[in-house]
Amino acid sequence: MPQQFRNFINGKWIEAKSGRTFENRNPAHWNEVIGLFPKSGPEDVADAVRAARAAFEKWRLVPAPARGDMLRKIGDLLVKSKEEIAREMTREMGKVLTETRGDVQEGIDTAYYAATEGRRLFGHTVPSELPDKFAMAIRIPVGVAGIITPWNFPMAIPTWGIFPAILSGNTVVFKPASDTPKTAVRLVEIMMEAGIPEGVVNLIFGGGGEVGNAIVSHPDVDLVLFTGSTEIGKQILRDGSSTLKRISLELGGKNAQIVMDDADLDLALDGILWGAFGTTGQRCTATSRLILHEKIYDPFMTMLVDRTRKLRLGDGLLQGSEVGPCINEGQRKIVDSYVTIGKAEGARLRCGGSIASGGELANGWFYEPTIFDGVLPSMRIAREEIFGPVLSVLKTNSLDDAVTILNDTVYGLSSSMYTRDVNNAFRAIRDIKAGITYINVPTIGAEAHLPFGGVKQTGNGHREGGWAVYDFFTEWKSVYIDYSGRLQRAQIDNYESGS
Ligand code: UN1
Repeated sequence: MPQQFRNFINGKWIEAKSGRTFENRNPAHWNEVIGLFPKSGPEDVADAVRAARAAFEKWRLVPAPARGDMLRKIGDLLVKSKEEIAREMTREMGKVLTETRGDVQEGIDTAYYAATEGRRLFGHTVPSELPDKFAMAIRIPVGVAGIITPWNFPMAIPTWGIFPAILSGNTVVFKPASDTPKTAVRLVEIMMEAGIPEGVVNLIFGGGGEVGNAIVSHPDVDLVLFTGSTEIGKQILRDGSSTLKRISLELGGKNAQIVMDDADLDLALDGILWGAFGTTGQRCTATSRLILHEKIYDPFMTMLVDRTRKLRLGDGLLQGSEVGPCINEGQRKIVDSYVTIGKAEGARLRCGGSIASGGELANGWFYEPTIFDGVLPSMRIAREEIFGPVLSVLKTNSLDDAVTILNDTVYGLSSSMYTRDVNNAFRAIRDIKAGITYINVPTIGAEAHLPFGGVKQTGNGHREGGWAVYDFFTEWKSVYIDYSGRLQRAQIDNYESGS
């Protein structure tokens, strides 16, 4: 019998009211069941929100530096459990062990950053326009935050939401992706071990349709932070607007790497292999377009195809595996359908393009790393997010043209350019429309202490990560203190003479 897991509400592990469960399986060995998780519904969400609301009234009064101390402890516990969690994460998510270690490390970084923010949370003091009067603006917590996260970063992305939320004094209802629930259990266990009080963090498993919707439409949830597809993000924005929630969306990408003719080609090659096929292309920051200067196009393509063919697919827990499986059967079908679309559009398949099912791979959702070239900006494989190991290569003849191609998308998350020319680099930084631009670095690899997010349909203007996320999780309160001992009327008494 597989292990059975539970929701976590008000400090207790409890079953979903429905009594139903869903399975979590290993994408590299589909017959391996990792555990059974509760199939929750709106009633479970309502209990979690009630617990979070009650806990908020106490938690908001805990001094922020003390909350920060708990975050530091969470970081320490994550350091201790890093290897164990990384192994478990590879089993449920599929990406290779070096990457799941990095995923846990991103959570550790986020915890330590949050710990230090407990002694900052800066406000402003400003002069008043009246004598003997003091004016300042301070940050206050907002309330109950719904945190809805994807499966591709089962530790990092939940911590990006939960840690700044609780550091700021909010309480949380956390719904992790149904493909990666086990990592969420470990994260919550660690938060409890670090002393986070009952009700401050509540965990509810289940589908977006039942649990996600219930969080978004619940009148007592003040904030929703969602990372996932643009389609669902738009729906969340619509549904959340009826209760005027504050909503932060981190959505799709169609990120590109430009390689100019003056680039270090070996460096650019390492970059594109990592950006396109790391995490099996399943990052919102993954490189799914490569824009190559015509002068280096042919030699670079030869090098790229050669190296891509040598990438070793396999179970991420096995030494030597470089690319893991797709997360599930549905995702692999989507990838395969885009390969069919690319061929029909007239792009040239240079390598990959098939389900990988030889030997050990037969029991997992593996797909060959795939490259199309001769891709035109109008083709669907150049415009739509695929979220898998498929790279579309386009040709350019100048910096301006390359940037125009790069910007020709509804998304604007990450971007990259390889060049040795500092003038090109600064012009690209100025003209590329994206939330993140890398120079001589691939499109993936954002660090936890900088703002993370995108422009256009990648989001709605908020940022995760760094100091910027604290703007989302706090409200401003303006405070005026008059110590003159008399009524002083702003805008009036200080202009009484008529001047
Ligand atoms: C994501 O792709 O959903 O920058 C997050 C990166 C990682 C985070 C990616 N630090 O690629």
